[in-house]
Amino acid sequence: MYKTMTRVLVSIILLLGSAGVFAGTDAVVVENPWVREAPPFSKVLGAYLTVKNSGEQNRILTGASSPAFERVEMHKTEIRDGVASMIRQDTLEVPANGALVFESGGYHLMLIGPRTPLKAGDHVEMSLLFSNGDSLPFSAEVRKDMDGMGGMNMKNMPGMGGMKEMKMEGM
Ligand SMILES: [Cu+2]
Repeated sequence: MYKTMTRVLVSIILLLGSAGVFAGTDAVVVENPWVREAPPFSKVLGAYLTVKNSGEQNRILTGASSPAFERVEMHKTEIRDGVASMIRQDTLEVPANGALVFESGGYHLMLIGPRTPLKAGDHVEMSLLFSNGDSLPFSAEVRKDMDGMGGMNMKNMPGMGGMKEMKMEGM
């Protein structure tokens, strides 16, 4: 437990040290961010949002972070032959005059290793990180699942086999 806490703190310090201040022109904004409520002892939660870019330049997302979680990854859910798997994305493009949508069954932010249990109504502070060093902070509300995807259990997803470093158990 203490070891885990130390690792979390080190990660946060590293993130703070490397993240630039969002220098924006507010050309890039986050809309309707939310976190899907999960059972109290869940080690991973999904976050969904729309990233809108009203600027003339494509922006490259390189990741996200949250002080409430050990780490955050960008994932894409793909369903092939009826089998869902999640594939980690190192970068994602937010097109100029366009948007990147994180939604159930598609791209999502995978929140890994919550520091405290979260329930509907709680707020989670997060930041998106961009390739130019900008970070874009936002707050996402935890909500109950409103669509049919809530029954998907990550442990039953064969695709998780490619993400052994996630340590789903015993964190
Ligand atoms: Cu995922």
